[in-house]
Amino acid sequence: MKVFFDPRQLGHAPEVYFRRGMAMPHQEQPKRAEILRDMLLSEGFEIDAPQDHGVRPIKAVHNPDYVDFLPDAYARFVESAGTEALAIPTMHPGVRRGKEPRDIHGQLGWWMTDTSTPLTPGSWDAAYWSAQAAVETAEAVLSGARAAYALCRPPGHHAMRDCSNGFCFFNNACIAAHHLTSKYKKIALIDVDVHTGNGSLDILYARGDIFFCSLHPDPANYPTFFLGHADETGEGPGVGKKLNLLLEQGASHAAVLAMLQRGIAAAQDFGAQALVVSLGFDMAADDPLAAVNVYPDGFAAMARKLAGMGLPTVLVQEGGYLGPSLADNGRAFLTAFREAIR
Ligand code: SP5
Ligand code: ZN
Repeated sequence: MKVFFDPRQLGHAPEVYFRRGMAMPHQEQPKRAEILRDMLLSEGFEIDAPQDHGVRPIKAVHNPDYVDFLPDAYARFVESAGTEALAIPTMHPGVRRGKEPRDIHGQLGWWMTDTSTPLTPGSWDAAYWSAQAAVETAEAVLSGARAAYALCRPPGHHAMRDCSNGFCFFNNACIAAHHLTSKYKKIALIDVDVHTGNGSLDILYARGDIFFCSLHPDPANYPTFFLGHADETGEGPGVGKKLNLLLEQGASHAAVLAMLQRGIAAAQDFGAQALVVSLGFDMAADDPLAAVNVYPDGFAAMARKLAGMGLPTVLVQEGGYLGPSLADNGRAFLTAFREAIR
């Protein structure tokens, strides 16, 4: 199973973000990708750098003006603010009416939903190459690979069509899923990151060709809040093709697996011909953002269930933070998946 990763993805290195009224250590660190990369190499996976597919596949799922805003936003912030601090918005439009301002500080608030996705000097390159890894992985599957894994970082599933959110700039999983529609008429995107795939839900809400299912605790009392309730089932051609499966906080690994089985059954009823997995490891019991109790065996069981769908599959890395079991969880899932498709 091929793996795609570009070292430039390590360049986004936010030290802190605002939480509970203070600057707190940021969980989405480059070290996450290094840990997963080193684990993969030690397990004999081959890691290749993606080709450059340009901004076209990114603009296919994001507002092109948002994509165009990002490359020089940090430099413009530094010039205007006179500091090399993190570029974090402090004012937000609240509603999507109105106009994009010309001022960089206003633009940060226009295109960024929260303070947890700061721009640093390397953020554009990191987000761009993270997305390219997803495109390359989809390309590998389009060329006949049974499955491939994009070691994406920064992650993507919170990024909406028009804005960054929750550590995510570009929605790598949606970019991959859309890319697959050049060959497959029906795609399923299954999101096993512990957080709501709110960005994917936004991007895919009215699409009839991509089924989307996310497992997560009730957004009423778990970040990233707002989207991902059970009654959000899609609109227009997407009606009935979005499925939010709510987990109890503290759910056991058996409960999570039973819920995943429901998502898989729904994707099969939809008639999916190819699969994208938003693969977070933050369902781990000891993850710094933990909400449920999955252990390495549980990640291996998830991998066997997903591989058992028998579909061409793009695995896209999402969350999973610097807890003690990150490498073990990654190893358990990815080696089980590799084994299951041999
Ligand atoms: C891709 C992904 O997993 N994004 C996660 C975004 C979650 N942002 C909210 C973080 C709230 C942190 N609460 C932390 C408790 C730490 N002890
Ligand atoms: Zn997450």
